[in-house]
Amino acid sequence: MRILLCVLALLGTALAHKSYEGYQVLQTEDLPDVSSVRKLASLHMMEELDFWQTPRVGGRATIMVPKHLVAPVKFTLATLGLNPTVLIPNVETIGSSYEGRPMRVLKLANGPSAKPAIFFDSAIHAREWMGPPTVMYVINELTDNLGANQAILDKNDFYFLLVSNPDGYTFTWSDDRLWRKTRSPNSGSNCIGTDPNRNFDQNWAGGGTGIPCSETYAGSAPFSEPETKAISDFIAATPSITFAQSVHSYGQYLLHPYGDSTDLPPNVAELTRVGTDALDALQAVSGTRYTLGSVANVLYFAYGSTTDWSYVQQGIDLSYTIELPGGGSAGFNPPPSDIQGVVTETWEAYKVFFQNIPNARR
Ligand code: 0X9
Ligand code: ZN
Repeated sequence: MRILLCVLALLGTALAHKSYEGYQVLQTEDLPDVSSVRKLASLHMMEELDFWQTPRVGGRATIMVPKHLVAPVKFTLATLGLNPTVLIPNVETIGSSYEGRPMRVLKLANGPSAKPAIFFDSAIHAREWMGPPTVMYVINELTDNLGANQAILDKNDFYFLLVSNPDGYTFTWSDDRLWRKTRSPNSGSNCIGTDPNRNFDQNWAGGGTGIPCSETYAGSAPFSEPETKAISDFIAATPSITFAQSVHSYGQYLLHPYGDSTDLPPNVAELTRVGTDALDALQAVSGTRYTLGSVANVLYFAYGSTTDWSYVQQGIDLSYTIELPGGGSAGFNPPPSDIQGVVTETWEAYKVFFQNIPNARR
């Protein structure tokens, strides 16, 4: 009996995910001198505080604080004259995957009042590994390198969902490097998974659902997958999001709606102008060329995608899918030495996007 209880306890520990509900990440101003660094010493020694950036002269302290300590830590930092701001208002998640993994959106914002916001998602297709480092680089620029990018965060809020398909992504590490879909079972079939980028409720299954064994199976119903349901609920509940960037690989395409028709969207001139400016900045780094256009015109028909849903159903006029580099003999699995070049050139495109964020949805 005791052994059974131990096993159950261990299982419970393994299955339970730590909740970060109400946790905040606070950031000080640049610490001007040794005495301002010393002022933080007592906080630094508190076990419950997680210093993401260690205090040093000329740098900022970035501290993750559990809910019950947010008010006293803010008070202490203010009393010490270190002017804290809230970098991440709530560290917790937007939902769970089919297998119960948490889906965490990271919010970066300078101040509590909502500004026009940018939403990034990556790895909705599990094997497209270039996406998360590309988005992580943006996060890094807006946190560790905030000094150089303060104006961007002063103007806009940011939401990042790095791993949009956590079950599939985990499976690409453990079992099958080239897995694409979710990991939910399909009744009447031995084949697992739905293509989450065919599962959104915009002309869902417009070309037919496909068969469950297909890599582009649209699922049993719109938003049948908990992952797409969580993402769409989050975007719908966050009307400040006016720009959406869905990060995929590979192909070197910058794609805008529509995927379900060769008709062009009403603001195609704006989508083309902003996209062209962004790609010019990217190409200037080391000559990488992208093709810009609507999905159905430059690629193929794709029904029920994130980007079409954001554009049509949510009125997010600047909704793009980017297909990062890879390809050739590298396929979906370019060498790690390629990552730095891709993330830095893509950041140049993103800075252009950030200068063109709409104030409101359509
Ligand atoms: O087919 C897809 O889902 C995307 N290509 S991928 O090779 N990453 O699978 C392109 C989808 C683009 N669709 C829209 N942006 N509407
Ligand atoms: Zn993809």
